[in-house]
Amino acid sequence: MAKLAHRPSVGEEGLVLIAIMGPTGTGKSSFINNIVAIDGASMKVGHRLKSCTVDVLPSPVFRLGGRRVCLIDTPGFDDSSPNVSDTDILQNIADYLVAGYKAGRKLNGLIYLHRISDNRVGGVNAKSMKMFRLLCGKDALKNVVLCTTMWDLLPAPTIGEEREEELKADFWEFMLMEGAATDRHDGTPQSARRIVTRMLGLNHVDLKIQQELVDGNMKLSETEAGAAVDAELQRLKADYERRLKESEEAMKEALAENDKMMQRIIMKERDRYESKIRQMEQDWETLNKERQEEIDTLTAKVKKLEAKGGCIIC
Ligand SMILES: Nc1nc2c(ncn2[C@@H]2O[C@H](COP(=O)(O)OP(=O)(O)O)[C@@H](O)[C@H]2O)c(=O)[nH]1
Ligand SMILES: [Mg+2]
Repeated sequence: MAKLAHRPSVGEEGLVLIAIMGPTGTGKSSFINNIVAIDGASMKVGHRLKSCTVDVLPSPVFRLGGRRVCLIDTPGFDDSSPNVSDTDILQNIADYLVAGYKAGRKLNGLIYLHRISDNRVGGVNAKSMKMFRLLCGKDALKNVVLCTTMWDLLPAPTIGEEREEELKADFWEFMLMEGAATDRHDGTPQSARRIVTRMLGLNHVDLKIQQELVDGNMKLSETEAGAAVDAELQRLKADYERRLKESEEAMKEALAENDKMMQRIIMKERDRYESKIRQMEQDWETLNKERQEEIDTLTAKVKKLEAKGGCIIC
């Protein structure tokens, strides 16, 4: 277990807020349930922030090591629902972080979960780590714990140890150099409590995306994380536009040959490409939209609920 490169603050009594991030299926909700269930709270983690499928979900506030703690469950960037894009996920996380920042409610730390049972770090894992890095920014990495899960699914622990070394030498190298810590979660409540306990002394931290959106007054597309999503969006859009163009040629041929079956197949494909392009155009608008109103509403909600002594956003 690598050490956290920070100095615990003494006598700090406020609520400790820790965000749990990582791809879907890495055990984020289970990690939180491990703790809130023990604390006598309901197994159902948190309360809805928005009635959609990419919710940010704060847990009920619980006590640990003499502190009041709230863990924030976040959606993974791979949420494979066809109607949920990376833009939607980024926007929901960003809105939540901005509302918290504006309400003076800052994070103390972030736990990034990674399944050690995954035999390679490609696609979704790589994208998720990149988004996490861009959201956090360099300075917040001292408050990050990169935590592996699902050790019990490995045929032998040595396999996990080798993978962990690879992660440290490659994908995690930059984050570790900047002060991120590592840990292993064995799936038990004791393990989850131990990992959170070691973070209780962390001071508040500003994430890069909070500084960009609030202090820098940027649009989501102008932030580093938003720009990465935008670049991917433009790449995919160009790809679908190329396919659409190619299908025009194929359609000409099918018409010339009076091939009805082929015409139907091509029409169906064209509908799919057009629908994808429309979705991407909507995503682009989302990334470039002013969110002032939505964020002000959320911020007011945070403040009102806190005044009542409830959890951050319920
Ligand atoms: N084998 C194993 N399964 C786990 C562990 N933690 C969570 N799971 C299971 O992995 C699946 C995904 O977990 P979940 O907490 O929903 O992940 P999330 O999508 O990141 O919130 C669920 O079926 C859990 O029961 C673990 O430590 N070991
Ligand atoms: Mg979950």
